[in-house]
Amino acid sequence: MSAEIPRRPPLDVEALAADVLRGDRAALGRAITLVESNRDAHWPAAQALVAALLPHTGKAVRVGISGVPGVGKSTFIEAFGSRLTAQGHRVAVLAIDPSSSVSGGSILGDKTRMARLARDPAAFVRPSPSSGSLGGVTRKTRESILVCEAAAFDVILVETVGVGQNETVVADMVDTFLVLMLTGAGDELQGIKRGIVEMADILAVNKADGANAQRAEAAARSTERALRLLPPRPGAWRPPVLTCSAIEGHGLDRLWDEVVRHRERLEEKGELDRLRARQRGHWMWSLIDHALHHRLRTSPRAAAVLDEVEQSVLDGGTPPSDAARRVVDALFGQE
Ligand SMILES: Nc1nc2c(ncn2[C@@H]2O[C@H](COP(=O)(O)OP(=O)(O)OP(=O)(O)O)[C@@H](O)[C@H]2O)c(=O)[nH]1
Ligand SMILES: [Mg+2]
Repeated sequence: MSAEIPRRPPLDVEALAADVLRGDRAALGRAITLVESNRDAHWPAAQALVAALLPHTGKAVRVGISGVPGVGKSTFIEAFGSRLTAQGHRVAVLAIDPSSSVSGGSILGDKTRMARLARDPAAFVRPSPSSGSLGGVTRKTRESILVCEAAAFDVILVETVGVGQNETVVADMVDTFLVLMLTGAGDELQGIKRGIVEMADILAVNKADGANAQRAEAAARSTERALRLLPPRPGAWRPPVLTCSAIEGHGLDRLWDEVVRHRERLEEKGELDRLRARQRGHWMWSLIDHALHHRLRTSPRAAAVLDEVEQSVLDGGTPPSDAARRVVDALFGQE
């Protein structure tokens, strides 16, 4: 039976890297699949690919787009991205959806919601189902950003649902972090989570259309006033609060102007280099974490100790801390 399954040829990382650099879309898709892979066997090839592409990265404008479910992120990206490609930009969209492993995902929904952009030859849309682990999401998205940059996309939009901690993780991978919000029944804001405003470089009240338009404007003004009380962001940047309608398309040009202005501010003050340096540091640590976990999963000695102690921890016989220490000691050969 197994003889009928065609065997894949061994992966040629150099050829794949060259195809990505040429802007070959199929290669780009395969490259992202490789760097997103959870299989340990793919890890060396994924790392080699990223290393080969790294010298060709770093020039894109990286924008994170966050907000509670339903705020309009996907609709916004469809409209915003289409505008940018019409202006000659090449736009890559990466979506992180940590809820998809639970809910079955809005991945399909996103494909239809970004249908126009997905068909646009100057755009690349990649909804990424989450691996379930936050560390995994970080590492893979960071590397997917680099792959897209190497394929000469000059704007990278990363959509992330504002639940859990993933927006902190995304904020750390992008240069400009955009938070979308909604108005409630009055002019108060909905969809604002504690802590997220402090991370935002640009805020926008979405769905500022129809009966909602005036309320959205009032909410934006009062939010901007409240933000003046916070210390300025790096580069003495004061986050502007705008209004927009992803459906009607207004406010999107101003938003892009602010993204560009923010980028210029970061460059002027040398902040971009500092930001990227910090990001490389975090990237290294996430790779160290990953490599240690890989070692742990593949160490026969650690596996033997795990076999021995795990059930006993579940039964309440061995304290978890003792078991953990023994497993780690076994990994480093001290047992
Ligand atoms: N009136 C109005 N509706 C909007 C606007 N933007 C999005 N919507 C609607 O809001 C709903 C949710 O939009 P999505 O783009 O899926 O929102 P999302 O933030 O990506 O949602 P998740 O991916 O589930 O977190 C859809 O029914 C959209 O049509 C807008 O600017 N105005
Ligand atoms: Mg969405």
